[in-house]
Amino acid sequence: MINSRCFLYVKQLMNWAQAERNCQSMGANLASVHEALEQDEIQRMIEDVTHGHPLTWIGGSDAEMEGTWLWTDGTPFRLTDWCTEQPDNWQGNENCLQIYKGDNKCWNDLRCDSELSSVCAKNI
Ligand SMILES: [Ca+2]
Ligand SMILES: [Ca+2]
Repeated sequence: MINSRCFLYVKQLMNWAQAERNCQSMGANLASVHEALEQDEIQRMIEDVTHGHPLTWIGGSDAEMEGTWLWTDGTPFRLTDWCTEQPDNWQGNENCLQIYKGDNKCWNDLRCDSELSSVCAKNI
């Protein structure tokens, strides 16, 4: 529980759309992140479970309009933690938000068909 939302780390590897559908099947969405504190807590949860820093999907996407990032739960996209030179929309085909890039554990846009673990969030 963080700020009245329940978060769940999903270890199974899925592409971004499958991961969002999986969250929806539990009445949730892929996680949105609004504060540095939430980001810290989510990372702590993942690190407790995995003892690592696996590339992981959260709910940001710019698939609808390039460069306009939205959360799947409809909340405003304010906080960002992009890595240097990200999002770069590499090869014109990166529209989904992945956390834990590199040593800085920052955000990257990645091809949505990549298969990663994910974090769901649900309002309680
Ligand atoms: Ca993009
Ligand atoms: Ca990228």
